Amino acid sequence: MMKNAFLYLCLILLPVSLYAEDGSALWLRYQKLPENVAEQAVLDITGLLIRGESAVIKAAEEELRMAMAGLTGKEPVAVKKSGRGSRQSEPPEAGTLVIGTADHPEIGVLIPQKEVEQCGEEGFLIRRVVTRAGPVTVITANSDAGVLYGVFTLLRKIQTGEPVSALSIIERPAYRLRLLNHWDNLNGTVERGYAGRSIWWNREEDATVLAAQYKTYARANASVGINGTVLNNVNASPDALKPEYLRKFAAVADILRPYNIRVYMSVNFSSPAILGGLPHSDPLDPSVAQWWKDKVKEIYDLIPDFGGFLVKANSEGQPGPQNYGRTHADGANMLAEALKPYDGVVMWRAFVYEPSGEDRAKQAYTEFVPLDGKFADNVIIQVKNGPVDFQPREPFSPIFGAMEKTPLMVEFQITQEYLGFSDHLAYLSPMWKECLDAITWCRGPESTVAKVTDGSLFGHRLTAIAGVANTGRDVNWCGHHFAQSNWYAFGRMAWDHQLSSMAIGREWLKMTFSHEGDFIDPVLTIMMRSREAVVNYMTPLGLHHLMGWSHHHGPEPWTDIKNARPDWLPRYYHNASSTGIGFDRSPSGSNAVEQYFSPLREMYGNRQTCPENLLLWFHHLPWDYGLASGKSLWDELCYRYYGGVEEARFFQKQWDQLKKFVDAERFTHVQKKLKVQTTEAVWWRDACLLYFQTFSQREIPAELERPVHDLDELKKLKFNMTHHN
Ligand code: BDP
Repeated sequence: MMKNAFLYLCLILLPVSLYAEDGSALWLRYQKLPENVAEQAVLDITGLLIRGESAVIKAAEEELRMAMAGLTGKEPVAVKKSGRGSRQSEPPEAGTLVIGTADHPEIGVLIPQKEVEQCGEEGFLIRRVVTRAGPVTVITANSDAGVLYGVFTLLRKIQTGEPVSALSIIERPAYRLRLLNHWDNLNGTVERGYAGRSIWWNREEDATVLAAQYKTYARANASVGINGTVLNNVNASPDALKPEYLRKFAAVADILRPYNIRVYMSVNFSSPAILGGLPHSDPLDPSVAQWWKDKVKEIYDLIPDFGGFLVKANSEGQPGPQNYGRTHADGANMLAEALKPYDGVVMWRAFVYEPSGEDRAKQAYTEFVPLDGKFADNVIIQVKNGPVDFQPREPFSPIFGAMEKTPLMVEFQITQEYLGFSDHLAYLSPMWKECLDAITWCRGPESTVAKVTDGSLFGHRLTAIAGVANTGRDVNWCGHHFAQSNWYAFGRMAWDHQLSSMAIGREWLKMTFSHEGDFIDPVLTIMMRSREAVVNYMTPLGLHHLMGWSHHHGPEPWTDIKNARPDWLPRYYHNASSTGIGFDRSPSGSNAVEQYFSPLREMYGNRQTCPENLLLWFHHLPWDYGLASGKSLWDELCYRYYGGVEEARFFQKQWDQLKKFVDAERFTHVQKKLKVQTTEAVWWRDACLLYFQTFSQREIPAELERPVHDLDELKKLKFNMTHHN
């Protein structure tokens, strides 16, 4: 007995940071705030007044109580009755947090409903109001969802130590649909997933265990404003539309609904033939259209708020309308008509290419831009950020800005298919910002990709953004603790694309790890430099696709596989030869630059004005070509590859010094990953440089260390996928 009491005492006296943490709580850990942070936030909320009964409002209340209890160490704040007595016009007691939609009278007396109109469908208002009774804090919105997002925002501000005593903010999301795309197969594998098997499919655990996990998923998404999720792979199995799978979609939808998350589905265009037994799936055949209408009705009977379909058609072997001589618009519109009565949407992907084409970077534009104006109004075209395929650096896709009459959405990849899987620390927010902030010049210097897609430039009402998820069954959800920051950053940016990567990273670090400035500053430095480091040790100066052609992990710039599709050959992309390296997309080459608006077209097309970080994307240049630094192209390549490795080493060293700020479990986990990252950075550097050297016939500058590998050995190295799935 005595012994137990002693143990108990020891446990409660242990500082929080020494407890083992496994990352399963993501950024919603709600650990007790350090005193100085709590003081700064000025937490004088003593009572709660909740108006509304919906499941969403209940979820908001539950979150608030749990978070406040954790953050302040006090019992959850009491729910108070309105005002003194029951008169609705009486203000609530000082220190009350009032929550509810703007149409409730108690809220109306505090905040004029008119003002809340600015919040739009899902935005919110948070304000400190001083009444006769004293100060109160109000979170209100036009919808329950807005209230939920307001609650999560207030909690984030408290979690990160922002003063909340004088808050007055109105926020509304930049995009209407903010989605995750899961590339999860019904058999439980995840295409390009590096955090274990699918959280959705082929699970054997008990329903309550799954429900608890899905609730954490839902809370995490709601906390950053994500309001939709596609549960199955874009390379879609027709089976997803079978009743037994529809029931699973419905079960997940029920769990996500209180967090304002709608469920969507990827569909296989040939489903009417494969599943329905029709002779074909021609979109212009009325019986095919009817099959889809019936299917859609079946779905909505089970999931009344089902979001819609995501479609990958006529790409990488997937079927599509072109199989029947029809266009993307014919296919998309047929599905859109079936979804229209229910307010469902079609997200039709523009990721298409023909292996035989002279330049894969041109194809999406060539196929889609002529169809501008031909799509139904509940169709949105989902375009990858770059013209090729989620490389560490690409220019933005030239489709952005070129289809004024059609809503376009950006698709980013959160899972690190081409950036070292879950083994490398790569904070992707700067990469996404680079795309969103890029000026398309379609309507002058204001026309950024962000404005083309958020509806503000062309006045589209249907706006959306998607991120390919990096979640799996791993305890920490994403494989690498720092990969969680990419899920977080995607959501934050989808809500507000003006946020800086630094600000997002700082928030995430405070919530996920520590408030200590001596921890945050060096780690934020690592995060902010990490993507560029990856670019440098993998594909500097605009190079791309130097990786192994099937797994996409290690370097294989020499790959020249017999029988492989020509577009999968790294050699096709880098074109290294004794005369130089790079893909000529200037007017003397494939002329892909022509797809951009002036002055980008001219700027990219001219090797003198092309930004150095995209030089070999647009130009094939001799090894001795002189760069701004005064170095030759070959020397610059060497310095970039070596610089990338130095960065990885620097990250390792920095992290090693931060042990005292992080719990042992996560510290060691990240430490091991950083070691792998450095090893693989060296592997990339040596493989690429030694291979290119066989063409350049030039020496690696003497002041750089010697490669540690031998090219023939590297060619034999086989990447082992087993630890990833
Ligand atoms: C590529 C992936 C492939 C996906 C494809 C897509 O390698 O697995 O199916 O993108 O986006 O990057 O459809």
